[in-house]
Amino acid sequence: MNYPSIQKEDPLVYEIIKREEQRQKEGIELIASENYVSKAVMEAMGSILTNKYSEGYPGKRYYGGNEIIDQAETLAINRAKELFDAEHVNVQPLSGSPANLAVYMGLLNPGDKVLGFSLDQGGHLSHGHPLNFSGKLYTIIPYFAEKDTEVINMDKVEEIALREKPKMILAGFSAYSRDMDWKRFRIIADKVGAYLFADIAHIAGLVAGKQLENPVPICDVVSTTTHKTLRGPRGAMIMCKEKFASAIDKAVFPGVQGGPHDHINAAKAIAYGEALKPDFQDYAKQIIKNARALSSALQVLGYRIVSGGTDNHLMLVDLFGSKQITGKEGEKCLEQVGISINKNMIPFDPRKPMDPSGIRLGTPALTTRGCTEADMKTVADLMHEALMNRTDENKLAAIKEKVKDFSLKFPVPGIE
Ligand code: DSN
Repeated sequence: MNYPSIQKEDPLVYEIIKREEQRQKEGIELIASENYVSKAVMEAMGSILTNKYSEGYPGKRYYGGNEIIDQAETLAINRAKELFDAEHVNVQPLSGSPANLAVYMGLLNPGDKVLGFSLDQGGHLSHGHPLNFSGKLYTIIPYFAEKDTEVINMDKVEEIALREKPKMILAGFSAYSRDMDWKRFRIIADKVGAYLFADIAHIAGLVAGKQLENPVPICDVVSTTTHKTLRGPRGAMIMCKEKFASAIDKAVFPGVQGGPHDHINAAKAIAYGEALKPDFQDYAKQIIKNARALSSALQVLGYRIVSGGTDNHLMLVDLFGSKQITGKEGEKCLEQVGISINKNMIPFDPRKPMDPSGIRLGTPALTTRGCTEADMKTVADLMHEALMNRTDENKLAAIKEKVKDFSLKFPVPGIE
């Protein structure tokens, strides 16, 4: 995209955008939560819809002049309903944590008990971390993966639920590579009379693309961000059964937020429209194929993949266990050659969060650029070469050139 007005009015910002454009174009993006949106989604985000205030919901606003904004929000809602088979959708949450805050506020009272997947095992901050609102305001009972398999044992989840009788069970993750057993979560929630809340931020695109089971008809409430595998603008939404619609809507506004971001909601409508097209299913299928290919290629090179592989778009690599390289060292070394990943705790990690044993990798962004399984082997080889030569500045500079040559073969949407 060209930005002639920014170039003219604010050369400093223009320069920053152009440099970031170059970084995105010339680098390999493996951060599991990142992706590249379409030009259409980007245009909506930069549109005049940003000029409007619209507190309230379509047809019931606190400001005049919303008759056209109502159409954009309603379009986003209807497309999301179709995509996820949802009874009710609120597209206003500004991002994942505010969406989750609204779900807690809508269904619970402060102090209520919530069962959530522990952050150091693959859960999310908003699933009960002590420094997050969730851990501060609610009584969080964590569940864990098994030490030997590194997979969640649903019998153990049931045992904890029967013992603790939580008011809500939260199923979801930001660093877990295995399928969630939504139906078993439902059975457990019903046994103890708990709400079942799924956070599908990471896998929403794989659900929309019909490659993973859709938890929306199974759960009471489901939240998701819109910018990860779903490939929409930075934001979130909440889907729920009709009987929770009023509680959720009130919790979003006026509970947590003021005015919605109407330009982002229009971009959400566009992204959902894109996800309803048949080729989105091919994209989602390819993400999983690529993740499996990357995981296998790394295993061949001697890297231990947590739980032995992946069912979705991401994997955790036990870098310290496999190669005695810490997650922080790995992240820094790969960054130096233009490969973006993030350090990550692995289940039962003996190391600390700022320098853990693992790194997390994901394939959505590379899949959007058109990479397939054979390219994953090249990516694994480049990563390995960099990690094995991490103290050799000359070799790292040469690998960076190889990363650039590889990356330039795959265009980034929106970057000419
Ligand atoms: N920051 C996101 C991730 O990387 O998984 C979760 O919010």
